[in-house]
Amino acid sequence: MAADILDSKFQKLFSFVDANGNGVIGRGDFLELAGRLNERFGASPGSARANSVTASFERCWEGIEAAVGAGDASKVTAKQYSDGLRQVFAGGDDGAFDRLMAPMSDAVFDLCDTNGDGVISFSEFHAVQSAVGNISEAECAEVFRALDLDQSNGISRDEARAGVRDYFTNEDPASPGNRYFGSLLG
Ligand SMILES: [Ca+2]
Ligand SMILES: [Ca+2]
Repeated sequence: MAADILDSKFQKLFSFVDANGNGVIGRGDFLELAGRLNERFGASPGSARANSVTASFERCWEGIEAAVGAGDASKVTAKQYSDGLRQVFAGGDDGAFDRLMAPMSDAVFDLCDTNGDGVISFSEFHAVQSAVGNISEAECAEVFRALDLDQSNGISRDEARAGVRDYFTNEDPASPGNRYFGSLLG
């Protein structure tokens, strides 16, 4: 059977969320990721920026948890996670992306847009990519160009959403959003 691109993208995300590598993830691992992002961007716990990121991650996790339907939702395996994401985001329910993923994309966007001009510059993009994974500056620049659909040398809120949507729903191996998480897919 040919490798399924959605599966391989979801598995990459899983190994990333499963920071301690014990093969299962739970709400705590997911929220830890939000915490790491907040910390990296100096959003102090309890601040509006941090709360918005945490709340969007919480809602997204609840959506995944509901789809996984595991007896013990604190022990979601890679297969359950991958199947759950597929069911939620690639199952033809367009509303799921808007409900669960768009708010997360927007919250992270606001976190990354440290100068608040409504656009993610390359340096802002590089900062977030370095915070969530290991990516070289050259590779980061390539991903940035792929996501900057109108070649304005900046990533707009819509371009960020489009990248995330691609990542979670697009089975085309060449879609720009596949590179959204950079070296996570390496
Ligand atoms: Ca900016
Ligand atoms: Ca742009």
